[in-house]
Amino acid sequence: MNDLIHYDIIADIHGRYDKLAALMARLGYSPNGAGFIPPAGHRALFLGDLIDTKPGHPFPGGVRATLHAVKAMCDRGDALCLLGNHELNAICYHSSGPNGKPLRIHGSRNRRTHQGTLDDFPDHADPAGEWRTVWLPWLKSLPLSLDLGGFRAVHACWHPQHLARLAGRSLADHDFLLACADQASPDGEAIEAVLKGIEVPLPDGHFFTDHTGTQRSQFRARWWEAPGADTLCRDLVFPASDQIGPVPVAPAAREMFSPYPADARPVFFGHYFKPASSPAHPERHNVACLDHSAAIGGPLVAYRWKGESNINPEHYIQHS
Ligand SMILES: [Mn+2]
Repeated sequence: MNDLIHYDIIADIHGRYDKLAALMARLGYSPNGAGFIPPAGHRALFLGDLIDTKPGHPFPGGVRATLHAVKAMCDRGDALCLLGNHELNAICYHSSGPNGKPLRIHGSRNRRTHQGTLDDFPDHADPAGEWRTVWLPWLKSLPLSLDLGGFRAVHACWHPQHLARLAGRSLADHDFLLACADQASPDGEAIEAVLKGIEVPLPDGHFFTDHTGTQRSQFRARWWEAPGADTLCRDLVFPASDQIGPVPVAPAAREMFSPYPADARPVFFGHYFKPASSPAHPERHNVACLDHSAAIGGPLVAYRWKGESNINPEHYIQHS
């Protein structure tokens, strides 16, 4: 008898409960008032960044509805959920360090990023309120990566050395949380790489402007590649961008990479805001980013994994 569970893998929702409900219907899940019941033999896997609608793309109530649905499914054993960088940021935003100050500064930029979640939980400062008694503890309990045997999943970057450092640790351990909030610490560096990926510095004097209008000197990279002496920054930027020129990759930057072996089981991740028009297709036969910018106008995409070791483009399903 074949009792292999089929996984429906879903990346960054960012509070778009409307798209989640539409996608779950397409996948054959039935709403039951607290999340969705999967078809027999299926389980959902959420890749993190459930929260924080994007500035300029509000969806009131969506973060709350998404959290309620996903947690209910996890509690029933119908889903698994990973931590994303927005969840880590939220935990730090609402936690204090030994000096009494928030682990994530409450400046205008950080507040703006988190505003959609704050608006859905007006009680977020109340120690006895739902946000602090239910949601922060649940977010802290989420795993940082999963190896399910037939495939692997992480929010942004499967990096064995960094994952080994984080193995068995939990953000519910306050000392570990304090270490993770310090990006200069080894734990902070490791969780940053796993939840935000590898960022490659451009040569001195080179910059580009990201989708928020911020000028940057580092770009998000195709971390699964093995850059060589003649690899150019243009060939490593992910998603592809004509703002990054044919300039060489610094030797020190090449050492940040942990190339994903061609014969390894598939790895799924989100995080990267692929353009909404991206084809429903993996990056490589065993590497797939499933974030097609549902937060800002793109489709919410699921990959339905049925045991295959080569990712099959026919197994992509979009919310509409
Ligand atoms: Mn992310």
